[in-house]
Amino acid sequence: MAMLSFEAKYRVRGGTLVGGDLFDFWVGPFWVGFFGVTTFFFSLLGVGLILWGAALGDTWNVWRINIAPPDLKYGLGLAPLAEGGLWQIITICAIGAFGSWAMREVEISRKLGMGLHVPVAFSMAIFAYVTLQVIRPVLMGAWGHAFPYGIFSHLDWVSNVGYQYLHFHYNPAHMIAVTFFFTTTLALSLHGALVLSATNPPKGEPVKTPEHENAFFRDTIGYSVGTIGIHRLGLFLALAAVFWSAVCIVISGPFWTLGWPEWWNWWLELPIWR
Ligand code: UQ2
Repeated sequence: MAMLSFEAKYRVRGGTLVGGDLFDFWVGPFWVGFFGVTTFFFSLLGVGLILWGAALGDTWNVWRINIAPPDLKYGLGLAPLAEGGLWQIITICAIGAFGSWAMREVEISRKLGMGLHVPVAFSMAIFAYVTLQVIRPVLMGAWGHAFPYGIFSHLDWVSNVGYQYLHFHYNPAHMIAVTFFFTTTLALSLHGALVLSATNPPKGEPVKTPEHENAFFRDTIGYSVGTIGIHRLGLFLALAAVFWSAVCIVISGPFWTLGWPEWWNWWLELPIWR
């Protein structure tokens, strides 16, 4: 794949934000760049610390390995390595690696003369992670409010935090996020099915064009959003899902400490019922 004939046309110099020409080269199919180096550094260090943290634990069962954040008593301070300190450095490495990767995407987009939609979209995922591991714990005053690194343990964290608010599905921002996730799957199923239908005509017939795709949706629901439009819609739906996910967790604790079902009492308390 790395030696496609048109690749020479796109393997161009420039576009870097840091390092100038110094890291502007490829290793096999991969462009390096300054942020490729920092991504590699943070990833390697982070994975090494995860292995260290796992070794300090009492199991090598991949489902049960757990590297927990510091106890609440440490507040927003530093903790000893074996008591959450490793978790703190691992979190720094994760943010360093994710941020480096986003910047690497920016440099590659510039190199190719593209828009910045890819790094902007990826940044929304980073924003969700930072909301869970940094913004919310800082607002609540302790790193212990962040989630632990482990497969079962992070699932337990999600379940426990959900039950802390009695019934998380009553969280209005959670409702909006879930609705966007579901709508994303609906849009992608409509889009994937439409494209596969158009590109797989009966044997002997030519592949269909967007004209046919438009006609299909105009005939079935009276409206076609268009070939560019469906991708803009899909990007919006996906980013909105992640954004409202971040909102729904950051308001839980810092801005609402009761059960989420109780939030809806504003409806019962409207003066119009008197
Ligand atoms: C479309 C179109 C595509 C598509 C799809 C549609 C030719 C290849 C899926 C139809 C999508 C619509 C009408 C929007 C649905 C709205 C929501 C919120 C799910 O028109 O253009 O391009 O893939």
